[in-house]
Amino acid sequence: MPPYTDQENGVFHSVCPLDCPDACALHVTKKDGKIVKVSGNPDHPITKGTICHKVRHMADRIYHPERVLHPLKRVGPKGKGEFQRISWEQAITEIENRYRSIIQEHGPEAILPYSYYGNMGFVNADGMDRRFFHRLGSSQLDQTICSIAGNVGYSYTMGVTGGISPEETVKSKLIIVWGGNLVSTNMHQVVLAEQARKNGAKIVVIDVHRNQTGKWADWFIPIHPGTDAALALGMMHLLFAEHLVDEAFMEQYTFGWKELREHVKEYPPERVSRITGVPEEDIIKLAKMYGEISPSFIRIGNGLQHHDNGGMNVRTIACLPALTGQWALEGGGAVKSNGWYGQVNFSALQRPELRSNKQARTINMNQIADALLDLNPSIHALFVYNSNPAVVAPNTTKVQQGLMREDLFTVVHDLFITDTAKYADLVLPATSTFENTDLYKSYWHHYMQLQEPIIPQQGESVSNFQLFKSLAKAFGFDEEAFDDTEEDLIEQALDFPSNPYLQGVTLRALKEKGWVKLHMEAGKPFLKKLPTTSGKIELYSESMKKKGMPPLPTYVPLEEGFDTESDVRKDERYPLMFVTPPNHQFLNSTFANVKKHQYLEKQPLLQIHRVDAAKRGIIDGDLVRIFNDRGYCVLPAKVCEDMLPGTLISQGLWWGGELQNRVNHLTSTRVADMGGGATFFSTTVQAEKTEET
Ligand SMILES: Nc1nc2c(c(=O)[nH]1)N[C@H]1C(S)=C(S)[C@@H](COP(=O)(O)OP(=O)(O)OC[C@H]3O[C@@H](n4cnc5c(=O)[nH]c(N)nc54)[C@H](O)[C@@H]3O)O[C@H]1N2
Ligand SMILES: Nc1nc2c(c(=O)[nH]1)N[C@H]1C(S)=C(S)[C@@H](COP(=O)(O)OP(=O)(O)OC[C@H]3O[C@@H](n4cnc5c(=O)[nH]c(N)nc54)[C@H](O)[C@@H]3O)O[C@H]1N2
Ligand code: SF4
Ligand SMILES: [Mo]
Repeated sequence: MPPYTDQENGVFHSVCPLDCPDACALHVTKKDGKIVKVSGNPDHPITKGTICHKVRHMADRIYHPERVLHPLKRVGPKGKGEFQRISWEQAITEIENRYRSIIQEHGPEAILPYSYYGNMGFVNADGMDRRFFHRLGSSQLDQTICSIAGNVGYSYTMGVTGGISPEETVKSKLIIVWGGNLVSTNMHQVVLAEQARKNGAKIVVIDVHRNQTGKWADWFIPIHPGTDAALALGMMHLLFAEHLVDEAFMEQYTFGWKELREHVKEYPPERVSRITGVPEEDIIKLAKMYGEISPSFIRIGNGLQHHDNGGMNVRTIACLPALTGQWALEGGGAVKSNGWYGQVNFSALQRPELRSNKQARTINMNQIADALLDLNPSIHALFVYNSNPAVVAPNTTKVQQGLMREDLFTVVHDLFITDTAKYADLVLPATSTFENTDLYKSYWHHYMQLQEPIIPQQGESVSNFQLFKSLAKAFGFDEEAFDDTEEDLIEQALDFPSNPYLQGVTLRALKEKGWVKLHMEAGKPFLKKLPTTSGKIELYSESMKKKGMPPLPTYVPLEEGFDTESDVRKDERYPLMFVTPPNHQFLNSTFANVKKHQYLEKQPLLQIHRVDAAKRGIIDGDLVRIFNDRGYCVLPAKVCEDMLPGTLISQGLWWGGELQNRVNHLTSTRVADMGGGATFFSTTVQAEKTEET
């Protein structure tokens, strides 16, 4: 069979590369050499042929008239986006010359790579790029923007970031979606939950606003932002008090349950109600449901961990299934992320031994705003790929100021002139996933998948893999690590005997069908193999204690915001919480520049509670200025009652367009309690009516 790229017509296997738990298997249809359709591959055991609208319209992005197809050099002021075409040779030579002089003057640490998972492929997000920057000796980036606080928190309880298999959840009788907008962000879990519902399951959604998932639930519980740990502790209080716990299970599989039983006495329903805004009778009803219905499943979302206390929120909720012995039942337990099962051999992929500067500092990506302006010694070169920090990172005002620095040499590798690329000295054209070879896992289901190129590389675009390989050659790096092909990287990544789940997952097997299921039998019995200090589920954690954190799950009020328990605002000027989760039709900031997706999403909005709107004389459609000390943004109001008073919502990371609508102007670079995670949703603001656009 000739390579897919040489076949003008046909239907080809592919994988969605986006940062989404579902990792859907795709069918890409080509006619006369062009992609004419992207649909789901019906044979995939989990994603079964359904995909979201975003990716159904992916071809609009691939063939977008504004796609960058040649290297570009800045000719206007930074931020203006004025560029002229140059050759690849010029681009590589310019990077080489600039890097060499920066290294000579300031050392390699003055160079910072900035990347995330615009493309989740191991080859293009975790491979040749890392080898290049290791060998160069640059500063390292701590990739903390997404899920780290919750993953660390979950691991304190369970030892790993792994939960039950999605397939099992059709057997669950109670499904609690906690701080996750599954209808938009994990649609195949919704399909499975619907099957469970047909078998009698009830679906409860706990969120700070009634999003699409809240509307789909049997019972929606609105809560004050950052107070979920208190709700979980209140449930534990009642489970113990009403003898709805499974003592035999806790005795065998948990550590510290008796200490927890005493500790949760501090969380009676009336106190928890004051903290969370959830009525006492609802707390009692929820605890009773959780204590009486089995098997029960909690899908822990990312929303409740983008807070000052995000790690503790997840650590606390992760304790609940153990109290009622859910982990022993099929369809019982929880999932925060299942990424751990598909761990590959990162050291073979990234080759840390190539590091020429082992002392190089590590910079938390959430603090790029501060790093660009305040760090000493300074950053003099920024290399951005797979990410759009001018839109997605906290404190946009400051990020923009940093990117404006004349002495900062910025290179952006992307498919578009993003907000970040507008500040670049050089913009380099990136291939789309359908032009690449790569390996994908899912952080929800258990299938590894292979991507092979379907269309030729468009224009002069190159993959991340190719780009960093060329740069390594230009710098004269002659280690064999820089000779590897994409397929070599995939084989090295999968050659990892210390992860028994990878048994049977080989390049050859992947080529046969496009996907291979992880060897899930390797983990059984799950509860006997937990790598916590005690080897058990840790309701009490010595390791947290050693790090100066409360060893038992505990409610810790937000740093910024107000202490709902005492009703005291930490800063009277900013009495409202501003929560800015992703929207339905974009993937973070990806697609925000594609007409089809803009049309489907309509416009950015500020959802404001009727009570808060009335206090400020705001009615539907009014422009509202939302501000704090860090900056402001302007959004049209949608007055509603989908959240508790005091919480404002704006979904989606918009860019381009007329309005000053970048929500991250308001968010802080303060980091969460665990893992240096982001605190996007612990943001306080004031809001007022405005005429300004
Ligand atoms: N359509 C679409 N899908 C996506 C993405 C996208 O941008 N668009 N992004 C992808 C990425 S990178 C990620 S990380 C995931 C994220 O997807 P999810 O895991 O669903 O997390 P979020 O959407 O960030 O937040 C989920 C919900 O948490 C709520 N929330 C905020 N604070 C709190 C709180 O204190 N308590 C509670 N209970 N709820 C709270 C938010 O209002 C939001 O409705 O989605 C992925 N999938
Ligand atoms: N206020 C607020 N801010 C948030 C969030 C939130 O909920 N609220 N969510 C946060 C979360 S969870 C995340 S994960 C981050 C995500 O932030 P990012 O990782 O920056 O994700 P995207 O906005 O999707 O930008 C990815 C970029 O990579 C480019 N790209 C895609 N494929 C490739 C490729 O193969 N090569 C190269 N070189 N480029 C490619 C895309 O065109 C796009 O411009 O945002 C965070 N920011
Ligand atoms: S974004 Fe998510 S739901 Fe949509 S196709 Fe990709 S993996 Fe599937
Ligand atoms: Mo994310």
